[in-house]
Amino acid sequence: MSNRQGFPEGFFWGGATAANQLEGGWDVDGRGPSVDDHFTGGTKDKPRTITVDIEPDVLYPNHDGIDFYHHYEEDIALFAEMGFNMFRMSISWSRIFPNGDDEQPNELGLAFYDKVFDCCRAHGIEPLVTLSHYEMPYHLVEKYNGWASRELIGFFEKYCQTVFDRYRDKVRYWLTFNEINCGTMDMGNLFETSMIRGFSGPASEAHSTPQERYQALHHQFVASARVVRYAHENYPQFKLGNMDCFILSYAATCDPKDVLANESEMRRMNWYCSDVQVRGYYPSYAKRFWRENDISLKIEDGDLEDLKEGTIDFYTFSYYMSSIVGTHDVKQAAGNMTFGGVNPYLQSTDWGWQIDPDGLRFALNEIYDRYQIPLMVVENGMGALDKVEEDGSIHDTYRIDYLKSHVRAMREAAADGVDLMGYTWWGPIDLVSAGTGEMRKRYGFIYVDKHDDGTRHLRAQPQGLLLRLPEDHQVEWH
Ligand code: BGP
Repeated sequence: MSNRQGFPEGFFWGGATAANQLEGGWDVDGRGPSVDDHFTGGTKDKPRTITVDIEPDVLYPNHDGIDFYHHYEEDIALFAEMGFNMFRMSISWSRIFPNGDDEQPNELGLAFYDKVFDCCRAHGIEPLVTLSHYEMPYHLVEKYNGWASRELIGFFEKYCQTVFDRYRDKVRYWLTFNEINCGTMDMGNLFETSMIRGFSGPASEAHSTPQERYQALHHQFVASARVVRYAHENYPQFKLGNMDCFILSYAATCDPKDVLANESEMRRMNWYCSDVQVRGYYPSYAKRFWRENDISLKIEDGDLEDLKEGTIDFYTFSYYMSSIVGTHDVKQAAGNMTFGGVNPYLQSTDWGWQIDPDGLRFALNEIYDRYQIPLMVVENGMGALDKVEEDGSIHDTYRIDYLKSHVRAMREAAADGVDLMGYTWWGPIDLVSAGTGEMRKRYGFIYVDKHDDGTRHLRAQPQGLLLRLPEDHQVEWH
């Protein structure tokens, strides 16, 4: 997987993961429970459930993820074998500060990531680290209702400063919040802002008001800007990025009303957060949006200065699908965190996500035209039902096609003039799905023998180590 024509020298190729979906070891070496440890498994049709207490007979798929905690060496070696020169991963906040508001960090947690980063470096792999990927210590949910509380800003700053100081010589590329713009959506209060204090029940019933969501986002913008400023002031070698879930939408028809409806959806979904994080101030359309949605932000003295002083260095995003928006009858499609309209020109994955490689080229051009800073695609991939053949192989030609078509789209965008730094495929090794908690929704180039009922092939070691079945279905990057 070397750099090919059309991509610059030094282009990053690799895979992306998140601690809560990968690591396991949820209660070892001083780690505190994270919000995701309270999510049960679900399916495409049945939402995950949240429980306030960890119930003894219930399966919580994130508890052991795919046990990267005990297997990181072999996993990273497999990434190196595939030619990765970048590995996107996140730090589990509750491994470093088990409660989130602790005085002192947990040394065993810090030591774990030392080992992971050293292992990456030994393989010539650059880590790209997300500071908060859809998780926080559950104690912060219970005590402060997540990002609803302004106090989270200070806790987040302390956590980030701790890991910046510790890994100053091991990590250069950092992202503050994963898919921060999902905080604009009703479901975002579950994954992104964790405002679910005391909530038990199906994820689809964990609602929040626009006022709550946008206030929480304001806290996150300030927190992100402050840690970016801290990094810039102390570690000039660091590069800090945002991370947006880019849900490209098209106007359903050429009816100007559809075009306006789509513009407004694109602003809310895709531009609102990055306009703040890239430019350092709220966009001109924000005031009207707040007014029409009964949002009245509490902005404290110094917040707006913080936003200005903490703008990011590069823009990153996930890209899986596109949708359509219109004022006429539009049939709803499935998607990650959102439900847009069905586009009759596109095919969908097993989970109903509409596959649109041309949309990636379009998105890259739109984003770059708007911001003119380097871009990175830090998530893209295809969740599918993979069939393991008798000889252990998997013929995932659909995934290879998906990958090829999106790489081609990126090459076109680079030729269009977009400054593209890299690409990390989502889930290079099978992991727990964020949306559904399933294992059978697989993204991996590497197969992991773990299943939704919790079964897995065990070796004869204690602690139930997972038997991995790496496949030789490597993807050719051309
Ligand atoms: C993104 C999240 C990831 C990841 C991915 C795929 O929205 O940032 O954490 O999970 O979607 O989604 P899923 O796991 O639901 O298939």
